[in-house]
Amino acid sequence: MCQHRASPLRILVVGSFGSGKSCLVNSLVGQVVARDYSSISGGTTAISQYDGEVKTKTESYCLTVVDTPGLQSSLENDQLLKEITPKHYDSNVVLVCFNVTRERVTKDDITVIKQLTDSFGTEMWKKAVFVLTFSNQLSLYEPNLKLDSWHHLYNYRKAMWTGFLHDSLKYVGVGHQEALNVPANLAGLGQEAIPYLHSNSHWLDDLWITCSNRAISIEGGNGMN
Ligand SMILES: Nc1nc2c(ncn2[C@@H]2O[C@H](COP(=O)(O)OP(=O)(O)OP(=O)(O)O)[C@@H](O)[C@H]2O)c(=O)[nH]1
Ligand SMILES: [Mg+2]
Repeated sequence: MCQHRASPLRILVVGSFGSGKSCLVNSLVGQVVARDYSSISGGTTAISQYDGEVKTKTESYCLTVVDTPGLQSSLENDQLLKEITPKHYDSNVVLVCFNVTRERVTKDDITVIKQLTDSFGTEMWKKAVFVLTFSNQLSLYEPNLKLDSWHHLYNYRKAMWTGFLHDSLKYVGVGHQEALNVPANLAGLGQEAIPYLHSNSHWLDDLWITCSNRAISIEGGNGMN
């Protein structure tokens, strides 16, 4: 039974090639609907839409999640974004995925951020959430770091990537405060796709809270809808 929202929550999932978008879509929908690819020769090739239902302790509502092909070279990004933008401009939330096991953002990450901004406009960042994927693959034994608990490791990594991504937003011309307002959430498939990290935090519940807050703040009248 879908409650609390007159219309389904529309979530658009974007990000670079292999950043874990299709796996995230499956987690959001609660079943395997999108194929994930483990080899470089594969990859999602079409924009696909899936329906699901969110059930948290306090809420239950319908949602539509859109999986997209990976953004890669700037020329292909242009084509793909021309296809995505008109159809999904009115999404309630845009999840932008980054593999957080990497040590830093790359020029390609900045290209993705710039092209999303050019395509959707800076307003898009009011409804965006950075999703820091592959968190379950982080290691507690990082060289030169004295991180004595999973909790510390996740906080450290999240702060590091949030800083990188906020700087990248400012670098492509998004306003200082608008950039700082974009939240970031950890995500990562655990064993048998159970959405817990080693710290026992339930990343999917945390992400629902962020998405819900994001949608509410837009519906409050400051957004694009
Ligand atoms: N450990 C771990 N593996 C992940 C995670 N997300 C995705 N993977 C794995 O990474 C590979 C690529 O994941 P996909 O979900 O297909 O990535 P994608 O962004 O949809 O890829 P494209 O459609 O090619 O752009 C698959 O083998 C997944 O099983 C994650 O959070 N943690
Ligand atoms: Mg995919």
